[in-house]
Amino acid sequence: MANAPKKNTRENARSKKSRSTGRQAAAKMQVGEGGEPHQTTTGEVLTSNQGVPIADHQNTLTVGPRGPQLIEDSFMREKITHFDHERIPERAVHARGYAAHGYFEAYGKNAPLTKAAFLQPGVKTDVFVRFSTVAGSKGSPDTARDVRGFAVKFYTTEGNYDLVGNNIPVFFIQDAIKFPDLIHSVKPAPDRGFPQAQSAHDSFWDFVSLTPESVNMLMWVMSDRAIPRSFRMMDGFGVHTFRLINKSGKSTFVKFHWRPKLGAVSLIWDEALAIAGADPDFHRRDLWNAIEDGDYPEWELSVQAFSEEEADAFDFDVLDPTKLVPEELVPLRPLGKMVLNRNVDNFFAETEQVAFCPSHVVPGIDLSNDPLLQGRLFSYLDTQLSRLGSPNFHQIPVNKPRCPVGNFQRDGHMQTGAQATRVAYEPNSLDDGGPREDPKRGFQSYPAEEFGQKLRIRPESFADHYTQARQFWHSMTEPEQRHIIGGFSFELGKVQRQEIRERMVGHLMVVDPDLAKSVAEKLGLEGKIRPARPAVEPRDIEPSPALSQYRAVKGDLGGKKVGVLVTDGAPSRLFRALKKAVKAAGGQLATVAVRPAPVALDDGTSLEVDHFLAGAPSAVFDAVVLIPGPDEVEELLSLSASVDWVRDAFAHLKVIGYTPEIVTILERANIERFAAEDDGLVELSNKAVKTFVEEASQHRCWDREPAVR
Ligand code: HDD
Repeated sequence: MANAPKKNTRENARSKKSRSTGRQAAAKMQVGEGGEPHQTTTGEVLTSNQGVPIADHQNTLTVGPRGPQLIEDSFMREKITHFDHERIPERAVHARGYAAHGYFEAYGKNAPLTKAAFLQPGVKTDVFVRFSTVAGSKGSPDTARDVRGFAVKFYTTEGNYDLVGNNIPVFFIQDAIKFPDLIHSVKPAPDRGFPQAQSAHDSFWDFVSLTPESVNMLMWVMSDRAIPRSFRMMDGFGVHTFRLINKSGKSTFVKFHWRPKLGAVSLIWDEALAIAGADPDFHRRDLWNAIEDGDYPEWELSVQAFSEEEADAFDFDVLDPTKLVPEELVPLRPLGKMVLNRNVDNFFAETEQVAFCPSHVVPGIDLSNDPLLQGRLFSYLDTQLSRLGSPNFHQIPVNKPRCPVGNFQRDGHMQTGAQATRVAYEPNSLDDGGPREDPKRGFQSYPAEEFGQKLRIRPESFADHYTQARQFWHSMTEPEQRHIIGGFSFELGKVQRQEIRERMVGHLMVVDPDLAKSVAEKLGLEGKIRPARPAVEPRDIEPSPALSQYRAVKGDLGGKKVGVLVTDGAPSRLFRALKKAVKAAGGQLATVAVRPAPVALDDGTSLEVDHFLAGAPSAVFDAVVLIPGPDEVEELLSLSASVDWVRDAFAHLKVIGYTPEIVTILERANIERFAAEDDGLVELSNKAVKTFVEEASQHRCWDREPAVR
């Protein structure tokens, strides 16, 4: 919680740890070679950046006690100057992000597809992963409706490989030349400087409704995928078609997929909005806490692999980044697993300064002619130069390859390598120890045959913008379809220009008339919509069940958090039974009390609580339980926060466990009337704990939704 009291046990555990390492931890100011923390100061004396011991860190040098300050005070000037230059430009997109270290371990089963060293059997490679939102600035809330970045840096033995993907497998545009327009449309308007971190406004919908190639992506962005429950519960995709190259030089086209071990699940939109206020750091806190707890998040990396001939036979173009390859057409082939097991030591040094570039590929992996990818190959290197200020950004520890680097590039801003060679060119005969090219080990571009006229033209094979959008819609479960309708209605409802709303719903008419009708109804546009005129008439193709998040739910509480509202006199046996059952199902129990002070359970045990009620609305938990002591119900009833707690949990489709004593609170929240038929309202006894956990393991009570909205 933004305002969580000091009882947040995991964060306290971290601060205790820091305290126990005392000054050592305080002196941990930089990240050293290979990302390992090291200290810039070995002694205990406070020094200037030149290492000069400082005698007085509280007062500037003045003439007499009340006189003017002296420019001679180099300590003061050094400190203030450094402070003045602390900020670097935030990323033009994906400014808000959070990262962690870990490793990737290759299974090797599909290794024959590639000669990439890090994908050979059993090879373990360090990784650094940064998750992000796209539109918001650095300080924006984590739970905004947005695409999530999923960028992985593999520190392989043959150089760094960056897989710079998203949590959605398709993209808004087909050609990188449109990227600045797309981003300018979604970012705050240049005249007024808002809206921040959202797409629910005129300029975004103006642009995308005039850009039909965005329609497939819009279906994804209006779906639950754009409001993930956690970074740990989110898929990742390389989006473009890439190539794997094997030892004999054979190329196979691939699409990269990351699958989280915890399963991919999302928030409910109203809940995401509430969390944005209650805990804008919801996703980063979740990742950081999980890693601190040793509950390391894990993903499996797979590819869909297909030959160029197979690609030619698909009824879409694999070079078009607004299209995906359905898994029913090409199944996933696992390559290995990734585990994140270390939080950063310094957010700026690592998370801010990490520089990903899709052009960073290693032998065994190669690019395709996807025009969006081709443009990205230019953009990222360019942006790092302005963001990090130097062509030596690869020397920043988090960006530094963990294998030998040797070439004749020299100098530049912030050069840290003092290369002790006479020559900075090759061929040379003066310096026989210099690095030389190696045609065997070296990166070889796949010799694809290319020919044709120079043209500025979109391939005709990119022209069908609606078939896969329609397939996506028909592949969703009913709740997911409801959420997509809700997403479009909310966003377009915020658009002020009627013609933009109508134009957009016109595209939805082509995707699916029922979808368009439902959105039009919610916007009061019935009878006003003219369908868009597609360049290519969409086809009806088989749904792809694999596109649905909720067709198969994992069915446990892995990584989830159950909030328990307790007071003095709360039933101790029930509390312990709950704690045990939630833990056994992989979840975590967090206690909430009216005040941030211990409560006495009915057996006299004193229970430290994790949160206080006003600071921990039910939105931040996956399921909730109310087990107050019988004598405290009256007090709870008098607090709107406790009535809201249960009312919001119900509206956010959460499972609610309760003891019979609190029926009056359910009545006040106007939900008691649902108790008979709603499986997600579980009256608790020690026996019913199992039922509660089973229900909560389904993630949310979708059947309740029509009654709620
Ligand atoms: Fe991008 C950052 C993912 C298209 C230009 N992009 C950035 C990041 C991710 C992506 C995850 C954050 C990296 C980090 O954590 O530091 N971008 C994508 C995906 C795309 C995509 C999956 C389409 C498939 N991007 C794209 C295009 C362009 C850019 C077409 C420009 C032509 N992206 C950038 C950038 C950023 C960036 C401006 C901002 C900060 C950075 O690069 O390092 O260059």
